[in-house]
Amino acid sequence: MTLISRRSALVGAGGLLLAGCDRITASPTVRKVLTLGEKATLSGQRLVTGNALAPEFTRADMSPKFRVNGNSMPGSADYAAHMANGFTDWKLEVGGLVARPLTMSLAQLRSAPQRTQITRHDCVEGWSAIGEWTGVPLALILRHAGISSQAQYIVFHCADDFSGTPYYESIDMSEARHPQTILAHTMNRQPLSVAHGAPIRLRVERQLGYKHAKYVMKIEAVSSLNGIYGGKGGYWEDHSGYQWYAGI
Ligand SMILES: Nc1nc2c(c(=O)[nH]1)N[C@H]1C(S)=C(S)[C@@H](COP(=O)(O)O)O[C@H]1N2
Ligand SMILES: [Mo]
Repeated sequence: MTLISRRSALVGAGGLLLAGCDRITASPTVRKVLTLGEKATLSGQRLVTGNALAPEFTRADMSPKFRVNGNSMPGSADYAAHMANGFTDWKLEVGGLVARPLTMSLAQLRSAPQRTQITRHDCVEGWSAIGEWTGVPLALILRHAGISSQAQYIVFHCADDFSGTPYYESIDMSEARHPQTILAHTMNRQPLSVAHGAPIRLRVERQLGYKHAKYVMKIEAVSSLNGIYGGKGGYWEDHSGYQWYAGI
């Protein structure tokens, strides 16, 4: 069974479960949401999974080879300069709807509280790989910056592009606060390689591969995705009709 068909089977199960639950479907607001295709997927999966963790694995399960997909090296002169000095002068920017916009160096990110997780990465193109990731929980960074209650989404701005159009991604606050949502600087106990997204990449373990933004330069808290690049919340969402909520 391909990933896609397995995924729609899961979504189907969620929908059935909702349809069978009178108290939930009796609510007019929920019924309205359920008529909106993609949002039905989101609310269905959230009701089924709640704040559940994505499965975690052991070192014995790890894939001997983890494929590289999409861009494998940003083309900008700025990125090349950071790469040349091992990202020592590089800083992550945190801005938008936060009380204290800030920057964090790689050293600061490495000395913050960390989480390590061994998870399976599922690419929409039909391959998967199990790897070990270490990084800072996004929730900690957002709290540190004083995230506003107006914030609805976190946007990840990346260093790379496809024919001049920047790669970016976004998640909602529930996903942003999830314990497995981390900004990873270490993969399989080695500093994250350029091909896999150095200096840091997002891990958002309950969603498909394209949500896991590599080469994250800036994170921005926003109240709406309107007016951000193409407005659909991600490079592939804007250009190929991929779903914004890519729950596995
Ligand atoms: N910045 C950026 N992030 C990206 C991509 C990309 O091209 N650029 N490709 C996405 C896709 S489709 C997948 S499957 C994963 C691949 O990550 P990997 O190269 O570490 O396997 O990164 C995702 N994040
Ligand atoms: Mo992917």
